[in-house]
Amino acid sequence: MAALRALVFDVDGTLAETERDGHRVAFNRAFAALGLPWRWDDAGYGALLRVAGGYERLLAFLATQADAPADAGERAALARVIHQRKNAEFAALVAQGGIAPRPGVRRLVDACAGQGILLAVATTTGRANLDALFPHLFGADWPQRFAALVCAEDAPDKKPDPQVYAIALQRLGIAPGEAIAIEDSPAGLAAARAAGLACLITRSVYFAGADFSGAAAVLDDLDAAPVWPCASPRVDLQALRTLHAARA
Ligand code: XBP
Ligand code: MG
Repeated sequence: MAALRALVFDVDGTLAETERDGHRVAFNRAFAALGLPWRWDDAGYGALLRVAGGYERLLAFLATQADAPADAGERAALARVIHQRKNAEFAALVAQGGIAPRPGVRRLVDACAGQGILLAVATTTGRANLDALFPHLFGADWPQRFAALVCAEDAPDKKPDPQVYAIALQRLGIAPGEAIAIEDSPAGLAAARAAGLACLITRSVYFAGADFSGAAAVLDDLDAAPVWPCASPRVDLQALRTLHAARA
């Protein structure tokens, strides 16, 4: 039986509520700064999240708007401008302290240090957003903590496509059965499963009621009591090793 060698984390919704408190707010600030009429409210953004990738989400949205350019090329150019501005607004929000890690995230990442468990990221978001967010979540030494970072630039085929997970495994030099993915969305779960990883779901606000069939376990967050038999009161390495062994 393969031992657990790595945890592969999704970012948005999993490490922090970046969608509700970060990207959505940043999209609205970008619309306003660029003099554009659209605003994405809290509830409506949940439906927009069915499209993975902020740029792709914008494109899909603009195609439904009567007051957006009729020409597809013009819409794509506009989406690029909005998306770039959104990422700058996201970085500003993070710098203002607007995004906190979800419960248990920092604890689990800290616990992996020196335990022989590799940490990786498999995300649909761009690298610039990681560079903005991770120092706030994990401190200035965060690049030393992660053995592989796979972002939108590396994996253009976005979740639910398994590409981002396949690349993460390749960079870690491990087999799918040696890792657990930690995700918050149905698309993330599908991507991880299609790449052959067991997947633990921590529910985020926008996917609280989603169907997570196929997940190894579904919890509210990493500080919640595991639902699989183990002695740990929360998701720690011992609990994850037990979950992993039960899946193997
Ligand atoms: C995250 C996304 C991203 C973010 C915004 O999905 O879909 O698009 O919403 O980031 P996941 P960008 O958590 O499944 O990886 O604007 O950089 O795309
Ligand atoms: Mg996510």
